[in-house]
Amino acid sequence: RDVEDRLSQAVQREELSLAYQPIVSRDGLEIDGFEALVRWNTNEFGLISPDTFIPIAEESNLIHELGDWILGAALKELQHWPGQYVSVNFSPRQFRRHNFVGHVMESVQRAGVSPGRVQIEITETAIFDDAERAAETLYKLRQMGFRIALDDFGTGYSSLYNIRKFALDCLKIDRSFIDGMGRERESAAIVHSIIHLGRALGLGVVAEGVETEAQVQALRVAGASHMQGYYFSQAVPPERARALAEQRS
Ligand code: G
Ligand code: G
Ligand code: MN
Ligand code: NA
Repeated sequence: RDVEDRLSQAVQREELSLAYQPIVSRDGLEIDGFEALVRWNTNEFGLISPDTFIPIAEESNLIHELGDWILGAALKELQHWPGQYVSVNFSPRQFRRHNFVGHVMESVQRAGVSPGRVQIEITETAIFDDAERAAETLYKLRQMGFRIALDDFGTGYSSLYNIRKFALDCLKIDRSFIDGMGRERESAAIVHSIIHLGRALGLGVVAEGVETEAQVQALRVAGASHMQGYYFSQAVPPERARALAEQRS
């Protein structure tokens, strides 16, 4: 409750910021895009993780106000990069919002940005509850030129049957599988399967949470098209992201 009250003032008090984590191509030399990750810095409690406050915002109506701020800030920052896309996380409730498509399109037009430079990240949870409606929403977004990524892939109700019906551009393999790759045969097998599945369906595959050289090598051999993780870079402040975008475009 306390947190919810504070959160409702976070935008107005300018306590929110975005950090940007590079998404690199297979060779790791080029940055194709950045994932925007929200940060909330409070005077009283210090830095609060989105893992804590996003669920609180989801339970109240605050997620829409927060989400609007996040999208707006990301679209503004994007214009300082030579060509990379920005990947923005949307929670299930945002995605199911009435006229979500019109809303996102309006923001993008207002910012004067090409939809092709905007990737919409959603989780399986957001789409499998009402698959029919989700399929329609994704189809419309894709028609308008947005990129669509399925986040935390492998952890939700992955119905492979359903994946076919969705207009997607890429799958983001959940970092728990990358983490387990070197230790357990099961994780390695799952990573390989997702990469094959993605390729067979003509989708990009982003390996998340890449932390070691060994993982990079294994993922290259397996054929992951993109990687993201501390091995390459943490999420960095806007100024740093601008510099990286210039150097590695
Ligand atoms: O950077 P990391 O600790 O920051 O993020 C923790 C979790 O919060 C992740 O699951 C991530 O997807 C989520 N998250 C980070 N930024 C956003 C955001 O802008 N919107 C939403 N809906 N989730 C976010
Ligand atoms: O759920 P989502 O994939 O949006 O979450 C992104 C989260 O993963 C953020 O909290 C981000 O800080 C974190 N993250 C990014 N790279 C790494 C990594 O290499 N290792 C770990 N442990 N976390 C990472
Ligand atoms: Mn994400
Ligand atoms: Na993820």
